[in-house]
Amino acid sequence: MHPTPGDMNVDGVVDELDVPLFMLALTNPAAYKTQVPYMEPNEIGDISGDGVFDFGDLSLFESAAGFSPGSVLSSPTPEPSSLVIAALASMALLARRTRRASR
Ligand SMILES: [Ca+2]
Repeated sequence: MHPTPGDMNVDGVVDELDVPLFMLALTNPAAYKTQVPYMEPNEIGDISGDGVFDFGDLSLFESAAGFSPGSVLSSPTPEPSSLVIAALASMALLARRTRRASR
């Protein structure tokens, strides 16, 4: 089975249910792998097909999921946004720890 790029939860459709997983894969691929272990974030998230999974794929993902470009970042639904914030917070914490350790 070849999954549709952007179908982050691999249920066959690209829709709003994929938004939290897309953001998680983008900000914290390791955490995405713990939720969808059989899927490579770089493969499923690379919607533009340029071999790189980054914020350039976000707007393509938004159109595929039926959102207007930019709307996922500006008005996320409450549940997914807390997930993203948690992911970003853990990244910030990690960065701070790394900086402190290198001192
Ligand atoms: Ca899906």
